[in-house]
Amino acid sequence: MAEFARESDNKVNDYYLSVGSNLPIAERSPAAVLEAALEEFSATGLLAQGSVEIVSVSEIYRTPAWPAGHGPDYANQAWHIRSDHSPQVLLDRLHALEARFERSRERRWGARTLDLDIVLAVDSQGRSPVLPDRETVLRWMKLPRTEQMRCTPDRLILPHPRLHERGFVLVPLVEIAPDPVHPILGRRMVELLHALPPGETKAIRPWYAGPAS
Ligand code: A4P
Ligand code: MG
Repeated sequence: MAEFARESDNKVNDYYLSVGSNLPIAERSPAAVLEAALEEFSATGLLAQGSVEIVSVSEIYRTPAWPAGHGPDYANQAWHIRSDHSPQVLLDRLHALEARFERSRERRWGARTLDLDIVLAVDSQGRSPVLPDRETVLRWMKLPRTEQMRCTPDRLILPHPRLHERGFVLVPLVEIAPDPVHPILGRRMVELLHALPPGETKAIRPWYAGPAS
């Protein structure tokens, strides 16, 4: 893993992002915020000094806030991008993009205008990095719910420790990338989705189909 995407390597990596919003900005709905963020991501120099290509983007889904009752419905989407940025450099750029969309961090899992998480990376050999190391990722994956609420990682964790538990991440992701394998669980994204309890996905629907009746 230490060889994955050093800055000097100029290796091209595939990154899968989970993108979410549940606070409008002025007259922009959360879905419109995601559309504007994608446009800005591809159009501005935010990701300059390195290559970046948007490979595919899922449709936007309306998902109930998790945990239940933590604010209005989210707009969620998955982006597949290809870049020679290292995971950390990419995350720094994504945080800069969040800041341009008025993202503030007042409360764990609080409502947000824009959240850009890297959920999985795959290098050119088809290997997915486990960062910073397997033991740390496993510790975050096994964290009890009460601890999850209190603790926020202070460094990049890959794969995202909650990726496999969340319908709002897996439904959009599987639409564009069913096949990548989780490097710790050894299962494809589509298998992780099918393993979720039905309650995790049943209220998820395309954003433009309108609110749940
Ligand atoms: N960080 C570590 N690893 C990563 C990574 N792989 N990608 C660090 C992105 N960031 C990562 O993130 C907290 C810290 O995690 C940062 O310092 C970052 O460097 P944050 O964006 O400040 O806070 P967050 O988004 O609240 O944290 P996190 O862990 O990404 O939250 P979750 O667990 O993803 O929850 N319900 C619905 N329906 N849809 C949603 O999108 N999102 C959340 C956020 C809660 N409920 C939701 C949704
Ligand atoms: Mg985040």
